[in-house]
Amino acid sequence: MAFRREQPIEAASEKNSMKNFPTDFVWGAATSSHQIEGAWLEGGKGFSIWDAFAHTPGKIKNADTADIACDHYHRVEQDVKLMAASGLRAYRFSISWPRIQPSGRGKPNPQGLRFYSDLIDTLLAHNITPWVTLYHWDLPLALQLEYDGWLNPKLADFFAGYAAICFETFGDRVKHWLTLNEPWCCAVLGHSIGLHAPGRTSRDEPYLVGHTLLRAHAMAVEKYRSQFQPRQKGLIALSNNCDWREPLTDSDADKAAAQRALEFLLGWFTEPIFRGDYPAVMRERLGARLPHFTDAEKKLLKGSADFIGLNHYSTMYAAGPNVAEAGDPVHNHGDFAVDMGAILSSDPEWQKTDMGWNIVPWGFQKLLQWIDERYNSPSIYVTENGCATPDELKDGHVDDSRRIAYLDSYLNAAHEALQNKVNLKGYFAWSFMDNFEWAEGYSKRFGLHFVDYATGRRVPKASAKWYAEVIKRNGL
Ligand code: GBH
Repeated sequence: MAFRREQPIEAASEKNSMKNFPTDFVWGAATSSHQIEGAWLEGGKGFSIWDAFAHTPGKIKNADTADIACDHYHRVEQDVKLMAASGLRAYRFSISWPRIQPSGRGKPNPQGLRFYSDLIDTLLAHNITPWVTLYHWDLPLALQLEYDGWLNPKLADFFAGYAAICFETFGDRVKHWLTLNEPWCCAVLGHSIGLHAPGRTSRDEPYLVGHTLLRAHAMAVEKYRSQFQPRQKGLIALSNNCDWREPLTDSDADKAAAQRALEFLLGWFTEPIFRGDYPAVMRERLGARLPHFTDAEKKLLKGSADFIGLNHYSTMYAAGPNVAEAGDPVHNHGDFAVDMGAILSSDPEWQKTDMGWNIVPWGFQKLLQWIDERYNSPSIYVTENGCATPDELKDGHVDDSRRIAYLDSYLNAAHEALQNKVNLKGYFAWSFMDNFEWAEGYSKRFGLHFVDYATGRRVPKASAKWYAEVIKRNGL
């Protein structure tokens, strides 16, 4: 009797400790062209604004450049084998626009087309589904020099032309497209803070750039929907970055500040796509500084995403500006903070990654639920999540237990959101391997695989093995 009673109890507790994900859940990892490829002067590639930026003294830590990066361009076969060995079902990479069109417009460069075509074939041969980002920040330099880059409305036409070449050439095999990666970063890091290429610091430019990026996205999607999707039958969206903003206190001012901060982050690039125009609070605060969409553009934008692509890393507190404090503190946080009207801060209790970003898994769950509520339970794919840790290669091993703890806690948060009926359909770890971390150069390591930059050697970290198990079990 006792034996019989114990059995189901054990079975039940085992079941509870296992956290399953939906059977068709997409497990992947992500990279981007400029961060891994290298071969900056090969294969007929043109210069990108990141080539120029990295070669500008003072812009990148240790004066690093991505001229060689992970040398992925020459190591594709080996890299895809490593992906297969770590059980990845999907791989998100980006296409370098200046490899396809060296000056950003005109006839495609056959060597560039061949490079990505071969990569896609190699992935498919290993049963790995390609997820392709068209623009992960490496704008053809010619478009910056001759047209002022994304400040020029014409860039949207050029982008749609480039996108059509990609749909035409790769769309028979690629069924998951992301037009833009993190337009917020292009606008704010590239044109307000100046931390990223093209390195500008302006009060108004972020909104002009954001406007062109949104129009570019909509025009590329229109091309896909009208000329390719009917026969290629793929899905298209964009990836937006959004960290969670938690009200610092229960005050109405702080609650409103947190909402505003989310509107100036995710809402900026999501409201136009889900509802046809900018968030009301952005219009209220920016007035004529925020450009207007024509009715035709609104129509093109509305519904121009088949799912939500979300890049999530961290959480901050948000507080309403308190002018009663010394001076006007919000003005110490730059023009963009003034526009947003929120002061961001961290809890001293929170642990931080090597980037100094807070590790707050519950913020991830809250964000997923916020998106679910606000946009009517859309399909969500997390197209990036991960952390930098100070990894070292010792006796052929990299013990990145802090990365495992981060990924485990964020996936647990994702699982909680799934229990609450959030329509989360996939997850891509950032990143497949260590790479050129923009302004931080090679000083920050985000990879599941360690890259020894002196030799180009890749070593699966402990986290790669752990992630392979998660994928195999389809859960935690
Ligand atoms: C991504 O951007 C990029 O797509 C990728 O290329 C890059 O390598 C990767 O992240 C790692 O940096 O303290 O809450 O303000 C990330 C965008 C914007 C995410 C700033 C973290 C700061 C956290 N990031 N945000 S917070």
